[in-house]
Amino acid sequence: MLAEILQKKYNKTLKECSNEEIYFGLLEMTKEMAEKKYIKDTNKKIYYISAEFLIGKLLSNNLINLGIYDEIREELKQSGKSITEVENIELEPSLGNGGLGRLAACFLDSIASLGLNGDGIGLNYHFGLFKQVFEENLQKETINPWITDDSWLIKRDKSYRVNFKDFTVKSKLYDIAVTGYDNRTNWLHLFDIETVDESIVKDGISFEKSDIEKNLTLFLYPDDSDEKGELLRIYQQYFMVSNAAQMILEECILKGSNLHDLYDYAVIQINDTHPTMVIPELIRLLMERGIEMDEAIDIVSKTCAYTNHTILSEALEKWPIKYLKKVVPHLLPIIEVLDNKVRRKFDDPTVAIIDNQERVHMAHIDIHYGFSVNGVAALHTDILKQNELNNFYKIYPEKFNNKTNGITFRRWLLHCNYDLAAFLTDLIGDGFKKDADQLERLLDFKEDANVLNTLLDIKHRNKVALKEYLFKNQGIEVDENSIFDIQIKRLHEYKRQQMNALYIIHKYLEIKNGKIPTTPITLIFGAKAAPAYIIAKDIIHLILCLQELINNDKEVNPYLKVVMVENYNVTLAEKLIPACDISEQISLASKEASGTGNMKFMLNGAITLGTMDGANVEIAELVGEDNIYIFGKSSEEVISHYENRDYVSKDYYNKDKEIRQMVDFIVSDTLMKIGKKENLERLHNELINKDWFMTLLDIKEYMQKKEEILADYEDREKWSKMMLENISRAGFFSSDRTILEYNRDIWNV
Ligand code: GLS
Repeated sequence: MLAEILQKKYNKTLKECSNEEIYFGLLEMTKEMAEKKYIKDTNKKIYYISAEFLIGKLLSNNLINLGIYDEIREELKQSGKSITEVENIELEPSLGNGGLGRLAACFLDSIASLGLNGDGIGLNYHFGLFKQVFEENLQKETINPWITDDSWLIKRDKSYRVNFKDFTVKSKLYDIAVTGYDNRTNWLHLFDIETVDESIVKDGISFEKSDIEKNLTLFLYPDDSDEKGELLRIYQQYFMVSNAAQMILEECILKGSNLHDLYDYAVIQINDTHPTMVIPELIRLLMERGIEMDEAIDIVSKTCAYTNHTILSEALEKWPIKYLKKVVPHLLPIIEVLDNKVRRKFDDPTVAIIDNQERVHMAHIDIHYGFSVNGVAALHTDILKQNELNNFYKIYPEKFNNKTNGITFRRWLLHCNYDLAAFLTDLIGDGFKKDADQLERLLDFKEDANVLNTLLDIKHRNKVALKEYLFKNQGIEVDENSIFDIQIKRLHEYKRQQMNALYIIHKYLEIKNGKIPTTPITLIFGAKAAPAYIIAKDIIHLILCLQELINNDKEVNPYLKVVMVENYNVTLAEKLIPACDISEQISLASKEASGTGNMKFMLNGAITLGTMDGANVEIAELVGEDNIYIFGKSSEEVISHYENRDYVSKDYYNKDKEIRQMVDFIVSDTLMKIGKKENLERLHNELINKDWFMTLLDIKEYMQKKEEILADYEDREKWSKMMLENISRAGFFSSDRTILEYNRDIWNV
């Protein structure tokens, strides 16, 4: 099949073609096949609006979903080519930041795979989030270009006018096909404007923030630490939702809606607060089309649903009215009416939309004027109901519901762990590919030594594959016979990479004093820090300094290694996760809404070392306490510390010698010789005098649990049984399950 296409396109045989030519041949073929699977559907449609869609590379995923991956892989192999190398040609777009964006991508895959009518709507950021490079053990940001003439983007002949206060822009639409697994094709709609000028970006990721027509879709989450930056974000958000709203109304009218019945034709899922302005914008557009305001509000309220992804208050957007006035003054009268209605009904300033500092609480708009509010894991939803959003829960108990996150098994098992998927298929058939709960059949092999050994073998091969990949792509050397202990996620103090780093210091000092680990340990990190988040960048600096110190110390490096991969992204995750032994999920309880990496690791046979936070709680329930390593204070205890303001990190530092030793090592001569005084001192000071996310509260228990899990690794039989148990119970975390629940409880399409 492929050979013919290449013959036609390049007049060459498959053997004669370069990997690049093969990639473009496959791209053309796959795009065509995917487009053919689009069916015009006049039923009610899901519109998933999101600032982020962290889609990752698409080639293999599309081949798998089209059912031709094995065939193509074999065809390439016959001609001495490798699909992995062809895949290397593809550039990974960084249209997302972390879990929230990756979740949106998994959801689109599941929506299409379940045959549901549903599209994503977002923005076509030319340079994505940013590309991370390390210089002098510091993170530097640079552009991450991904758009080429020939890519997955399909340019459409569709455009809308979006009015800002001082000017109007004309959008243009690009689509990416989202082909379901053995099912229909839906679309990811990415809006852009013609006038964007990539050449204005200088010096890493700096650019003139006030020239909106040139910069609107350059970056995801441009720096908003000043007024111009905040304004740019409002421009982006309004641009996204105005296009979305216009498109939705147009499509619904075409399907026969008279707009009074909009909710019979469309349901809009608002992914976090970034798309919230779709609510006033839709109300405005309905009024423009002759519908009375009260009815317009009612229609929109029956069409929109909101997902909350965080309890961190700094992540809940509040836009100053004075900024909204500068960008979208036409939305303000509507927002004011929405606020007035709330104030008339509820005598409680905490649920108002506009606060006494003249800021608009975006989440409050979503809760009052959407019909559903969901959290993303059981614990998270409970915390929303009982704490963070309790005042809203008391008003609208019926709106609140939980939808525990999930991941698509097509990418996070079939694609990233080909050997494991093949082995599982041999054992239990391929039913699990569409019905993930069937993974439980693996439990029949719990005592089967051959099966258990094969699981260990596959893990080992994946570790070898990772070793080769890291060496080839990043010049990093790792020992496949060491324990791979991995923490990959955005860098944030609440995720507590700093706690893991302190453990490394402890281990380093132990080895220096002659206490040698039974099996060598490789601690692997991958994380981007938000460019303006200073402490997060200091933590990266600490990890990179430890990497330099430890990996160059001949006394220590046979037993301990630290690796921080550069520019952690979906592609790297796909290599790291199948090779992982220990999955680090060590956030401060109550702070990680769900986590989804935790699910990916479990599915691929890693054992979780974690706190009772986010979806870890559900993992623990599913696998039982013998198959997971849990430590740390509970969310109740943590919340009570915040309420009583009684956590004082310095007390922990003062009263424990071991803690003092680890923390002070950050500013020791040994480390200061490698690192930067300013960064290390700032972090040291932060840990002792602030430690807002309570690293020192849990560190001793963490060290203890880590010793326990490391010791248990030595018992290979026990370990392989835990692996089997984890894989078997992972079915619940298929995003197909999550999407079926969204559809059952919220969307009803
Ligand atoms: C996040 C949460 O931090 C994660 O815990 C969660 O898994 C993810 C998807 O629901 O959403 N919220 C956020 O702002 N970024 C995230 O990754």
